[in-house]
Amino acid sequence: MGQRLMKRVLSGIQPSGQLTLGNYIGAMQNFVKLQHTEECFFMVVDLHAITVPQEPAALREQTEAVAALFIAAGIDPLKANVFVQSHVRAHAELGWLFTTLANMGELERMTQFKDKSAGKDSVGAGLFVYPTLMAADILIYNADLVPVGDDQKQHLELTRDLAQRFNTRFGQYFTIPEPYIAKVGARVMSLDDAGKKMSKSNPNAGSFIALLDAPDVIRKKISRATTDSGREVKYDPANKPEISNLISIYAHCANMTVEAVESRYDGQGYGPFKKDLAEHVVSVIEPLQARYNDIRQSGEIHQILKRGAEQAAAIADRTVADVKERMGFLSPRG
Ligand code: ATP
Ligand code: LTN
Repeated sequence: MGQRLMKRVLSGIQPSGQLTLGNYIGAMQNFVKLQHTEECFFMVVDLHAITVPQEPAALREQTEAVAALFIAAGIDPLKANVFVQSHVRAHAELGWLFTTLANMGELERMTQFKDKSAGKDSVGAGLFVYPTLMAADILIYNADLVPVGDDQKQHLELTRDLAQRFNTRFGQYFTIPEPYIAKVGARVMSLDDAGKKMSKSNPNAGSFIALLDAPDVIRKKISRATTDSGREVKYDPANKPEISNLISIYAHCANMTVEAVESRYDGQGYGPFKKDLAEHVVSVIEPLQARYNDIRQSGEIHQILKRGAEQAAAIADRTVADVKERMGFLSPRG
C-alpha cells in the first residue's frame, strides 16, 4: 500500500431511531470537522441496526433520514463519502470472516452487549457478533482514525485486536486504527438520569433531545430535565452530574468554555441557566432542521448515496479479495 498524505477516517451511525443531540455532539460534529483535512467515509449502518428488531418501513425511512441529517449537519458530500452500509456488500462478507477470528470470551466482555441483552429472555446472535461487523466496517477501508463517542472505545479496542490477530496469522495487511474521541461532549448524558448516556433507543422520549424535535418540545424537555436541589451552576461531574451534563451541552451549543458558562450564571440559580440553554440548543437545531427539510424535499440524497456506495465498494471489494486470498480461499477465476 502506498503512503497516504491524508488520514483516512471512517465512522457510522445506526438508523435505529431518532438521532439525538448526543449523536450530534459526540460524533457528527467531529465528522464535519475532520472532512476539511482528511479523507472521510461516513455511513448509515443499517446492518447494525437490525441487531435489534426493526419494523421494515421504519428502517427504510430512518436510513434515509440519517443520511439526510449527515448532510444537514454540515457534511459536504463532495468532500466526504456518504453511503449506506448494506449498499456495499463487502461489509457483510468481511464481517463474517472476522466473526471466525473473534473469541466468544472477548465478545462476552463487551459492555454494549451486556447492557442491551440485560434482562431479555431471548437475545439475537447478531447483537453478540455486532463488534466483528464493526471491525470489518473500519478495517475494510484501512481507516486510520475513527471518530466516535466514548461508549465505542471498547469496540475500537477489539477492532485493533482483530486487525493485529489477522496480521499475525496471515501477514501484515491492516492498518491499526485509532479512536478519535473529543474531550468534552464525548458522553452526553440522559436528561432524566445522568448515570446513563443519552440514547435514541430510550423508551422515555423526555430523556433525549432528538435532532428533529420541534423547538417547543426541546424547550419543554430542557425545563423538565432532572437537576439536584441546589442552585449553583458548577461543573462537578462527581457531585453534580445532572448540572454538569447540562453545562457541557451549553458549552457545545453556545461555543463557550465550561468556565465561561459557570461564571455567566454565578449566583443566578438554575432557572435562567436552563432557559438560556434551551435557546442555545434551539439555535443549533433550527437551522439544521431547515436544511434537513430542503434535502428531503429535493430527493438529492439518493444520488449522493449511490455515488458514495460506488466509490466505497471499489475500495471495499479490493480489501475482501486480498483478505480471501491471504486466508486461503480458492479464487473463482482459478
Ligand atoms: P443507541 O443509543 O440506540 O444504542 P447509539 O446512539 O449509541 O444508539 P449510534 O447511533 O450508532 O448508536 O451512535 C452513533 C455515534 O454517536 C457513536 O459514535 C456513538 O458513540 C455516538 N453517541 C451516541 N450517543 C452518544 C451520547 N449520548 N454522547 C456522545 N456520543 C454519543
Ligand atoms: N457501533 C457503533 C456504530 C458503528 C460504527 C461502525 C462506528 C457501526 N460501525 C464503524 C464507527 C465505525 C455504535 O453503536 N454507535
